[in-house]
Amino acid sequence: MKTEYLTSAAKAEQLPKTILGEFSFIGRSNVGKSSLINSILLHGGLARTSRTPGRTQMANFFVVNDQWHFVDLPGYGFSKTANADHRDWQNLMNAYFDRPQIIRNLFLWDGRRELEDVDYQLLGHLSERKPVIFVMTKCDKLNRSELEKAKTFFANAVQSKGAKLDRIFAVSTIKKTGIDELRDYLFTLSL
Ligand SMILES: Nc1nc2c(ncn2[C@@H]2O[C@H](COP(=O)(O)OP(=O)(O)OP(=O)(O)O)[C@@H](O)[C@H]2O)c(=O)[nH]1
Ligand SMILES: [Mg+2]
Repeated sequence: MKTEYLTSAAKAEQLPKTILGEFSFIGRSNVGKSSLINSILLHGGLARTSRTPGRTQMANFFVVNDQWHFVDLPGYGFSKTANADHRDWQNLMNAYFDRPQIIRNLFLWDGRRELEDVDYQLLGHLSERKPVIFVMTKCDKLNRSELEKAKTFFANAVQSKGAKLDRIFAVSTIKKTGIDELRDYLFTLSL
């Protein structure tokens, strides 16, 4: 797989004027967005990961096989983030989600956590556009019955928001669960 870093955008005006089809990775700080990108792309250090929430503060663009962009979006819900920062985040997200080249947005969610208002808002917003791929992360932290319960809970929550659910995947970047399946699915999609 050929992968390279393209650019980063902190503001709407900095989003690259490109035409390749895009997959974006969105979710709370620390949910595992950067780790998932690295696992899918079989590249340990492409997207920077960290134990400290809020590591990724810009939209980072990577080119995959000269064919797609993977976009590591900045996380949200990090308590130390001030309101002004949240507004910047909102502006960047609004501009990003309007991009016509988006193939799918991937909404990542930690199966151990409840969904909060900010998650529901984002879900509603995302669903006005393309169908969404939902990815439950860190599934190594759940046993089989917890995993099933979390999936059902989430599917119901998504439906209650009228979100356009494409597929649900459960992944672990530590155990490599669900990664090949997700990659195979993404690479069948195009604009
Ligand atoms: N147990 C477990 N931990 C994981 C998994 N994936 C990522 N992590 C850990 O979760 C932490 C955050 O991972 P990141 O990939 O940096 O998360 P992020 O969503 O990019 O975070 P921000 O950039 O801050 O928004 C790191 O300590 C990872 O090692 C997983 O599948 N299982
Ligand atoms: Mg990150």
